[in-house]
Amino acid sequence: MRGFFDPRQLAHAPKREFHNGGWTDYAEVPARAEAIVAALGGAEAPTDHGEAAILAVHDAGYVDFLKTAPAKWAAAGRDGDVVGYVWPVVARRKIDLTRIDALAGRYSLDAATPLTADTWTAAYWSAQSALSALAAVQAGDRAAFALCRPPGHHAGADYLGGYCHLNTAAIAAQAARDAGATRVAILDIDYHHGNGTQDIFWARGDVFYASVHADPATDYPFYWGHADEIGEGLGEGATLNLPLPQETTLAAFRAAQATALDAIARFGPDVLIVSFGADTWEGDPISHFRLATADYAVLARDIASAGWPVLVVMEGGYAIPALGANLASFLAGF
Ligand code: Q9C
Ligand code: ZN
Repeated sequence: MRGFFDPRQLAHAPKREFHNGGWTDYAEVPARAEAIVAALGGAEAPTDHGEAAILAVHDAGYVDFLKTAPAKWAAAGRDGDVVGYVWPVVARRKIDLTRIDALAGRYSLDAATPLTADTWTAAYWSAQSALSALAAVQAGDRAAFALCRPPGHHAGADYLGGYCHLNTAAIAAQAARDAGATRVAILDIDYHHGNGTQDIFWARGDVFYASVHADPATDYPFYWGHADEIGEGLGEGATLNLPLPQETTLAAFRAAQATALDAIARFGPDVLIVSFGADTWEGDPISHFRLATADYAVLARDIASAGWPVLVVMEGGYAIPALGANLASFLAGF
């Protein structure tokens, strides 16, 4: 299977994130991608498909923020990475925001995703890796892999969060639609709910979003991913959330994924995009499921047996010594 990655994706390296009332080391480190490239025995450089496919999903003001916020932060006399501290929870007014702190709150979901001067470039090439893997599938490959790092599924049209800036699965889904696919399905099997992907396609019936994830009653992102969220308007019924309790093992995860695959089969996609996170692994440092390395091949075989062309995009997974083997197990299942 072809795999895509650009070394410029390594440049984004925030030092810390805010968690449980204090600063901790940033979990989404460049070494994650290096471990995966090593396990794959290398990756192809993506083709530059340009910014239009990004702007087909993301708000222009948000993209400008990603590009310019680090310089504004420095101009305000700050050291370190851009991070918000005040959010427009109650009064989200349509006023022109100029202060860097107002912008950082307006365009973010949490304080766990600082921006550096290199973030835009890394996120841009992460999106290009997804678009290049999509091109491989469009050219006839049964499956292709995009080593998207930074990841994407927590990023909405106009906000970053959860270590994500550009929603690579959504960008690829929209690009597939724009290239003529009638229906696109996204299966999200990262440990966390993909709130950004859900938000982007919430009111649309042409892109189906199904997610198996840790119950947001106990886990990030808390405000999304509950079973009663099914989409709205034209999108009603095109969102499916299957939350599971902490400590979940293969049998229950596989059954939930089968429920998602059945729903996707009824939808009838031209192409399936899998948001894959290895943070469901039993030893993940920030997550609480109990999947074993060999389980990923089982899950992948279940997905592959449906027969749709599949684009796999990388999301989370933070146990660096196991990351390569977990990803290799999953891809081998195809
Ligand atoms: N230090 C993805 O897996 N909070 N994002 C974790 C632990 C944020 C995870 C706190 C989790 C985001 C793509
Ligand atoms: Zn995750």
